Amino acid sequence: MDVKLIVDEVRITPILISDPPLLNVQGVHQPATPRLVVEVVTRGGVSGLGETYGDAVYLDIARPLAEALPGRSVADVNGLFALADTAGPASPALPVDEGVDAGGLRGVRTADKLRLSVVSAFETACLDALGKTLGLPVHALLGGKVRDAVEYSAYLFYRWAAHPGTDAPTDDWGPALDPAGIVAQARRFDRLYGFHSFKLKGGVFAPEQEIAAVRALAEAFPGRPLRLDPNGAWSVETSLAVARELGDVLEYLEDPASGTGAMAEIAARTDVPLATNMCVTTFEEVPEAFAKGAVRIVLCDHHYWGGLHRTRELAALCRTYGVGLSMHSNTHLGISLAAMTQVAATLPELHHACDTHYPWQTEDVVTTRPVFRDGRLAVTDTPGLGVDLDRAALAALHRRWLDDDGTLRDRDDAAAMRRAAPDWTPAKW
Ligand code: GKR
Ligand code: MG
Repeated sequence: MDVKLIVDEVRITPILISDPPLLNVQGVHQPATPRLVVEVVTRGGVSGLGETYGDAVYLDIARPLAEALPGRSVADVNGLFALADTAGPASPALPVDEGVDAGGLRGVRTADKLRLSVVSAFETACLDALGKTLGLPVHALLGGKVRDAVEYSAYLFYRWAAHPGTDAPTDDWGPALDPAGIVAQARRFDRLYGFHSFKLKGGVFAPEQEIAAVRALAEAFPGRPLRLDPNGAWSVETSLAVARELGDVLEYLEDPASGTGAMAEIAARTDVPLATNMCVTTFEEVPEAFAKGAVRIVLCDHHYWGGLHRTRELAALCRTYGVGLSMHSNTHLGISLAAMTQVAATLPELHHACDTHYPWQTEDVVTTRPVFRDGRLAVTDTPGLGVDLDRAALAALHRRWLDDDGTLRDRDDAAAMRRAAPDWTPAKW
């Protein structure tokens, strides 16, 4: 083994990053969201970066894995899965099959999926370090890029101007609570970043209001790809009614209803393509969903699919079964955006613009914020991921995590909503 590639030290840093009051079916984003930054340092003195969810359940898996990694090679990324299994969580026991992930809105939550979400950050960090050592970009380690720029979609949210009842800093986007507000938000995204596609996070208001917002978008931006994603908030009949109303303007309808069975029923009765990041989120969920024709597009996400290599495995499966591919996003920083861009650059079958929450984030731990031009990010050929860590920023965001009384360390959109509206319950239509 090349001694330069041996892991000498692993640093894991939980942080809290500011987040605006974005609304979804589960409630509202908290004033800050937990993320975890993973840094792998080799004996060659090279440091690699990864990023993932930072809630306590992920930290419990990350800590023993970080302790077990030194002495192994950053080239052995396949070995990370077995290592995570044997290193195991120190405590407490992982929640197994405890239902739908409340905070992340990304389908069923299993111990395996939590573990994969942690491994992905270690895989990314190892690939970053390996690439820097070899003088190769991460995309080259994945087989090479097939495009020089990756297209992203504007991610529109109903939102409040500020977090109620807190002195949390606010941005200058203002509220968006009706069709006019959503169109104004889309215009600003278009002006600032040139995004061509627009996705509206739905499941917030009654379907008629969200239909009106998408109609207003279609009028303001004729011919542009539009998506609506209520995170499974609708019944089969409601989903079909929305599909009838918006079929002529939607690129796809994302997770209108919850579960493979409901999605398959909708798919059988509409021509509007259905997409998901909720009913197909693990390899185990693929056979049934594909056999039933429940979805025409799967949104990959290297975090919970287990890393960049596994994302390519998912892409191969989708290609084999004639299912399209798009990319999901949750609140994230520049390290994850770099990883998303590097893997997206290698996927020939990625025919839909990727989601990203990134433009909503006002803070970062990378020294240079990436710039979207014409809705795209250029794919860097700089060795590794092509991002550098801003240690002062990391320390400040870690300090916020240390100072938090526990309220924000686990993402809980419903709890955040109930601080504003104590009787609030998630709506179903
Ligand atoms: O951040 O509110 C949100 C989103 O709803 C996110 O949690 C989802 O996972 O963006 C995601 C989606 O496409 O479902
Ligand atoms: Mg979604």
